[in-house]
Amino acid sequence: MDFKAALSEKAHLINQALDAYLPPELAPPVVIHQAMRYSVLSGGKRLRPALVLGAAEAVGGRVEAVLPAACGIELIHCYSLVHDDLPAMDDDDLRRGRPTTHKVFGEAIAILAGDALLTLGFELLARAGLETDVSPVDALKVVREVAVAAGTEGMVGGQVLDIKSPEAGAPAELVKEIHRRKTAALFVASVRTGAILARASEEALAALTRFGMSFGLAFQITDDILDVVGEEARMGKRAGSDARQKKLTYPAIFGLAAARERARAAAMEAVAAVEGFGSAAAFLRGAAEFILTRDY
Ligand code: GRG
Repeated sequence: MDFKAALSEKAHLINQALDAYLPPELAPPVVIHQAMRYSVLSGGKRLRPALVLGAAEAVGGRVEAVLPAACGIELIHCYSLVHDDLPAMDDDDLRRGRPTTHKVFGEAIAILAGDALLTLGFELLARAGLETDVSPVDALKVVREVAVAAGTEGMVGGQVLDIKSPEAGAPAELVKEIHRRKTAALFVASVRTGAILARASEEALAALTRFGMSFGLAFQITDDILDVVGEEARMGKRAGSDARQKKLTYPAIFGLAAARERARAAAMEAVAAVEGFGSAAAFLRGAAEFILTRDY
């Protein structure tokens, strides 16, 4: 399968739905709605919602039934990016090639825009059980799973561990735990959301959970590798190795070659996890293989 073309087709569908679900730009108070739309409709690969759709397809579900929930998860992801970029966190000026939300709208509005995206995300997950043919009980299960993945067990907890861990001398297990919570938890929740809403069997759900975890770990390791390689390309080898030393990542702890090997192994574990679904899981398999050639 041409994964990039398939992802771009899914992203197109997701972008149209996000545009419709986000409050109109001119609805008062205008500034918060502008900031929310700026933060979401700004590019982005849309990997998490695409995996929601891909997991539903893998178990024979309909894309339309899971689209609101897929958009809800993307909004929660966008909230985490807006808050992660704030001066109190990573203090980043650029995101998706454009000035970060707080650079354009100021810190107070960026915090509120993140809060509003998080709450709208959960509203969409709830709507999945009210406005589509998915069972309200399944929608409730998904709301709970995504809440756990976004909270202290998942993203928020991972971010805290990341901020509070020593920069040097951290054990490899801690790095894996941070990746598991900060990044993999939302990928696991994404595939489980698609599958639960499409009434997957317990066996299918277990396989997709393994896929999400391995995919998430491979994705984060690759993201850290791209950071180091990008830094080296911009500033030279020395800067790359400085950047590597400052972060609690696989390349920092094991070096680039071992990190690449670990990413490859995790991506292959993801591919193996969905082998039993055959051609229905072509998109998920393509996503895992894409990580290994990813350059953005
Ligand atoms: C709760 C504030 C808060 C943070 C939680 C998720 C997170 C921790 C911070 C976001 C920044 C970050 C480095 C996350 C790790 C996962 C990751 C690599 C996110 C970027 O995801 P992509 O590449 O982004 O899918 P696009 O722009 O394509 O959506």
